[in-house]
Amino acid sequence: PKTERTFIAVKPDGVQRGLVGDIIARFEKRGYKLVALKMEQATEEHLKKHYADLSAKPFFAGLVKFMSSGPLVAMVWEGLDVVKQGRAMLGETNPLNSKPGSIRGDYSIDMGRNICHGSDSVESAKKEIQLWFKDSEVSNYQRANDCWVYE
Ligand code: YYY
Ligand code: MG
Repeated sequence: PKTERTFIAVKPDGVQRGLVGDIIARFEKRGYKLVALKMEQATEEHLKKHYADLSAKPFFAGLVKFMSSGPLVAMVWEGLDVVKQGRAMLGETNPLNSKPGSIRGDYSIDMGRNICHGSDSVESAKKEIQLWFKDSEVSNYQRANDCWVYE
């Protein structure tokens, strides 16, 4: 279970607003392990695959356009229950429903500018990690302080 992984991205609005460091720090401080990271301006084609499940939604075209409008920061985080916990750390899809203390609840207001992405299940995390990263871009390493994070 400690090796569960999730795909987290700082969206172009989060990059523009200088929130990359804060978002990384929240996952680091919680105790999760960073195993992959890159900055990339994704193509619309790539984002259509990433958001394939939403292709019938009225906001799909705008979402894909926005997500490709500037560089984003794509990451893989690893640890116990990280998919569900990562979603909790992000907050709700609509920032207005997100509690203060969550990333979206602290830094955003509008649904179409909600700063960050996180996989919604272990299964979609696997798909998303494969879509965004080559196997060789994801690091397997032992963290020296794991015995102070996990009993
Ligand atoms: O997983 P999450 O990002 O919280 O929400 P999704 O339902 O997967 O939608 C992806 C993305 O689309 C969301 O972060 C904002 C945008 N969006 C929107 O602009 N309007 C909606 N009614 C729903 C979602
Ligand atoms: Mg989603």
